[in-house]
Amino acid sequence: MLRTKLRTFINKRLHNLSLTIALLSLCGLTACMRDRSTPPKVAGPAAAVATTSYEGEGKIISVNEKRPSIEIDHQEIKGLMPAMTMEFYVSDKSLLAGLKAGDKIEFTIDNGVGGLVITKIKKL
Ligand SMILES: [Cu+2]
Repeated sequence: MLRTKLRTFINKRLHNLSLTIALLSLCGLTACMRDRSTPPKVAGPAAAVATTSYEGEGKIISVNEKRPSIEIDHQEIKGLMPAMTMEFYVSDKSLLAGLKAGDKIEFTIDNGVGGLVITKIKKL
């Protein structure tokens, strides 16, 4: 009983932590990508950090075009995280076009220098 509570607590903490990291990295990214015509050249230590892509599936809880981000009740993303409800940034707000709460989707998420970012969404 206590153990379950503790585990839930730790899971929530981890979840918040990863969101915070994603938020922080996005701020950094936005700052250096303001001029989209000249994407930043990745050099030095950052070049050594490879981007890994993962496939996920889930149900949309909410869509935020301003951020732009999407909150998903997702299934296990193999190699990345267990099933949970969380918010992900999307690489471009056009990915959110025509999507609404309740829609079932398939998505691709990149884990790279900028943290976790969804780069593809397909409605199921
Ligand atoms: Cu998650």
